[in-house]
Amino acid sequence: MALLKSLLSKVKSGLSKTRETFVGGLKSMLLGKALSDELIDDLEAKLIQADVGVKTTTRLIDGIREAHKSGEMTRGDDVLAYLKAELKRLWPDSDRRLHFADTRPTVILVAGINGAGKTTSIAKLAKSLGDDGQTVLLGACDTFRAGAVRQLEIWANRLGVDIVKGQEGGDPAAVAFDACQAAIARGVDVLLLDTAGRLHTQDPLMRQLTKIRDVTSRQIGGAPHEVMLVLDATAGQNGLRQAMEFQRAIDVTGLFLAKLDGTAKGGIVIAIREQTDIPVKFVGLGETLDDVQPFDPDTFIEAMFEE
Ligand SMILES: Nc1nc2c(ncn2[C@@H]2O[C@H](COP(=O)(O)OP(=O)(O)O)[C@@H](O)[C@H]2O)c(=O)[nH]1
Ligand SMILES: [Mg+2]
Repeated sequence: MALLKSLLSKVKSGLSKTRETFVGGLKSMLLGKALSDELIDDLEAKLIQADVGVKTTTRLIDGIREAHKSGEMTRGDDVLAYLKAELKRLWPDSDRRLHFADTRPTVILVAGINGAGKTTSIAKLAKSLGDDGQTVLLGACDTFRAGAVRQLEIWANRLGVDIVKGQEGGDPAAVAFDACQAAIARGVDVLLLDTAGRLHTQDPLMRQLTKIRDVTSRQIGGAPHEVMLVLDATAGQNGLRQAMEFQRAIDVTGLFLAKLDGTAKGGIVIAIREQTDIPVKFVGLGETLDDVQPFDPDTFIEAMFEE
């Protein structure tokens, strides 16, 4: 099923930059080399530079130093195997599925800063849900950015799904209201709400998002069932700081990490794991509708390290 199973080949091709630059760098640094204090220092710098996160890097490096001292680890090749195994262990068996309502419609509110990849990721989710046999409705609550409604509309037409929209410059919460009403009336399975990433009005972004959220919860029990924050993987640690702000305001339930194909810093998933308990649920691996995979730690690390 498209929504559950992560495909190694697909993740691999999306992670080619990370594999070539980050893991490729690790390999040329480590393979065939005798382990030394100097090599461990170089490795530490490399992990930090790749956005793996300070805490995780320190823990990994401490483990390697100890094993080196005790004579357990003598070759660079051992270090590479150790890194792969330890990284796979970072993620608990947390709930990475999409949360669905007991009775339809399920409402998924999608948030994130301008250009993060919200609209594209919504189209990808709509396609996956459709492939899974679910009916989808899109709500165009980004009424601020010129052309944002049109962009979502183009995806909707391509996907053959309905869209609820308002006037450009209109009240996004009113669009959310209409979209909820339409979702109920039409009996759709899933309503996906697109939102603005930056506002050109006095209305601060977070206040507006909470307003949209509150409108949906008054219409539909338990809604929004999922608050998906889209992060741009190429933004590195900056994206993480933004995630914390969104989390404080709207109780994010899952992350969609977009544009992993555009960066060598795929190690950012490790920093995310280090800094927040919000699970990464999906990864975006390109600009087309099929360039999405559910996040599966095992497959992800495998894809990063495999030839
Ligand atoms: N390479 C790549 N580009 C992406 C991905 N997701 C989105 N984009 C591109 O990022 C740009 C901004 O995306 P958009 O969905 O409009 O962002 P929004 O402002 O958050 O709605 C567009 O050019 C998308 O094609 C991805 O996973 N990989
Ligand atoms: Mg958009």
